Amino acid sequence: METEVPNARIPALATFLQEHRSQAHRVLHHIIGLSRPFLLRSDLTDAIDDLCADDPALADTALARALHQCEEAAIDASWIYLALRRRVARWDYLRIHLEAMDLQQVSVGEYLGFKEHLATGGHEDPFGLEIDLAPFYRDQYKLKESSSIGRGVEFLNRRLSSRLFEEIGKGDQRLLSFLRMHSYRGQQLMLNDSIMSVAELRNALRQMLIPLRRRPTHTPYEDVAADLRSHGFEAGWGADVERIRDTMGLLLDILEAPSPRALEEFLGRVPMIFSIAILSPHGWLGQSNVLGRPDTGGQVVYILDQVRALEREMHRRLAEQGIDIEPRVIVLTRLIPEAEGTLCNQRLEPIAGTRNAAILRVPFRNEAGEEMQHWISRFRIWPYLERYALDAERDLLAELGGRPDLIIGNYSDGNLVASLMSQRLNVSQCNIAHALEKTKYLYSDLYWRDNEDRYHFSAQFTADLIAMNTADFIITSTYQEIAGTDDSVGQYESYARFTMPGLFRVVAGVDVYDPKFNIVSPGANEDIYFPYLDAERRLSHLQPEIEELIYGGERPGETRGMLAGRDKPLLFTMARLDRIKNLTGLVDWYGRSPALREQVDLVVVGGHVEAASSGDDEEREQIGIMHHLMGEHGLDGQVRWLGIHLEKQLAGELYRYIADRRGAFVQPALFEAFGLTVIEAMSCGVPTFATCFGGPQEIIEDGISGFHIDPNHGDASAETIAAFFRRCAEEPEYWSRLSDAALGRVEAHYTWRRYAERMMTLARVYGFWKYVTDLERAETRRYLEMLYGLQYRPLAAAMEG
Ligand code: UDP
Ligand code: LCN
Repeated sequence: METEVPNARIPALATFLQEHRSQAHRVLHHIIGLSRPFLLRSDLTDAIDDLCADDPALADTALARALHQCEEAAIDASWIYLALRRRVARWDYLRIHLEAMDLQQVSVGEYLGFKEHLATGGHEDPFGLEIDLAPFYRDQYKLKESSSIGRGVEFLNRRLSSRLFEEIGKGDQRLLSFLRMHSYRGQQLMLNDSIMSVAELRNALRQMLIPLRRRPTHTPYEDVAADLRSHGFEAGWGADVERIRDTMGLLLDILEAPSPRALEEFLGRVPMIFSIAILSPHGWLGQSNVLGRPDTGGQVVYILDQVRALEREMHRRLAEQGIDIEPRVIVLTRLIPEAEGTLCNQRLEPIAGTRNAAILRVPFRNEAGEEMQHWISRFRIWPYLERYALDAERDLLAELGGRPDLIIGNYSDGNLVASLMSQRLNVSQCNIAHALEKTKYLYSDLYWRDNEDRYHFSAQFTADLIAMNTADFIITSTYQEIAGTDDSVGQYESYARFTMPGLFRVVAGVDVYDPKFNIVSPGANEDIYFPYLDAERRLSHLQPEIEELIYGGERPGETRGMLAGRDKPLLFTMARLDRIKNLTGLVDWYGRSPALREQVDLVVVGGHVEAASSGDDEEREQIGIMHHLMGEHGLDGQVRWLGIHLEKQLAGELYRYIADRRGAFVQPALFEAFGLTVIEAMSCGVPTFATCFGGPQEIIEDGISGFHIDPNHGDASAETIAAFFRRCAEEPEYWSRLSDAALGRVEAHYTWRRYAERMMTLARVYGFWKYVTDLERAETRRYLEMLYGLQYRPLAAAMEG
């Protein structure tokens, strides 16, 4: 294993503490004076910046530099412990004795132990469970550069293709047996039994290429099928002679000297994926009237668009390889008998816009075997998942007539069920988080007990750890989701080391340098969210409805506020009324900013306007705050609050309506894991202002294809937006420049076409490597099974009782 170079800042810091004791004392004294046991990066940065304002020379000291690298400090009367993040996912833990100014490096376990000590008021458990996956890591398969994170498949191809015929030994023999194992419902594909060795394979390829070269390129497979079969080749090489020659040429190249690119290209063609199961158990997943619950939103939109794109891509690839098989995609979710007027109580629902994909619903059952009748929040579903996994597996196998070729989990619950099912069926597992709750809630790990009744993070984070480690590959929407930025911790990175006092301490939970991570960003449905200038596709019949929504009168129970005039551009936002979406924050900034109020009117589409119509505590609270703000700032003539849920077609046309009137979209969330609305708005050509915390930070290039705003600095955010509109008023082409750049950005990076193409390649490549190497790692699996049995199961069972 390559050892990390020591952090050069540490000796410099030790020297500084000894040689500039009074300066060091002043800084640490100031920090202790904040009187909090735990300080976050922002607290420490503010503290040091305050001190530097008085004493500018301080800025250039080792102590100030170290504190700027510090993600967290934990403090008691004698010690200050620091967690330094020197760069992406590389951490050092230190402690400084507050009197002696003595600096020591400590292990992650000691650091977490100190946090436990503080958080429990000295009642920590010295023999608590410590979870450590590091002994299972295999360093030869780890990335080294942070710039490679999220490009795991490229790394794996490079690393392993060079070894395929060397260290892995017998690589060519394995490749041969891999090619011989493909079949579909009894029909052999690729190779038949007459090719038994690699030498025979080489020979057969050379022999076969001779007659194929003489054939016209567009000769269909059927015309050469008999000849191919007699040489040992079955269907799967290509739909016509040109493609067959090409595929065979690629394999010959690989057998000669495997290059990563040829290997990926070749594997991308092997017919391996005929059916996919997509898991999203917690339910309320359907095609109409289902969005808008606290638990559903982007994930449902994502999955349905994903299915359409994947089915199309599977179909394309099979057709190119000359295989006449209808691919199947099944979305497994929960059947909810009390479906409140939706189709969530229907067992099978075909997915519109696909040839053969469907939602398959299987009910949750309790311990007594009775079906659960009502919707259950995603925070409370843990006791049902194990039984669900078995029931869903049975129904899936019956529906498909066999095993799927890939299982994709969604969110913590889907990923756990995907783990259970993949292992039982021996099928590759892909995880998609959508959002990891751990980073959304401050101290959700350390003070987990305080939130246990409401959120049950004990079960959720245990499930996350298990699923992240069993997955063959994980796809994420952005880089920051994995590893954050220079100054912020990634969502997955936050699972590397953490503690939940009284439950367990994790010293190595997941490694973001693992090549299982791949960034595959979603898109926005191009049939719905298309540019405002695409006049022919515009849904002009929806215009009157939109006019009425925005400028119409009061609609009891559905609206608050009537816009007094029509002369200003519109500032638009749309989200559920969750606290974290921060729509109330935006209304507050708007209310406080005369500059912004002068430039634009505000349209808010979110949730409900009547607290009584919402069944969610958090939403009711937000509704109350919103009414208060409307009154406090006197916004009824300038803000149109629509407490409704917009159907997609209407939402798409509304974004374009906003663009027609040279408006903008705002996504003001305190944190947004990815943010589909951001790419939807941009796909319609609407200049977009979005939170700098989470996915939008990466989606938007600040000042070029949109703007970042800091939800913690509302006044500054309001000013950024007001400045934009002022500049547009003076320089009208400025708006178009931003709009064009937003369109270009989405087209280049966020499309479902690219998504499906990548996903299908990844599924094949990881499937191949799993087969020819021992990437499956029996020892890790055993450890995780124990975690599941001894840790997860009792937590889930306790919730049911
Ligand atoms: N959405 C919608 N109508 C609404 C509110 C939201 O169609 O009234 C859609 C929105 O267009 C987006 C999804 O719900 O596709 C929300 O996804 P996002 O990723 O922005 O946030 P999430 O709700 O998943 O946190
Ligand atoms: C969940 C979220 O919170 C959003 O940020 C994502 O855009 C959505 O899922 C789709 O992945």
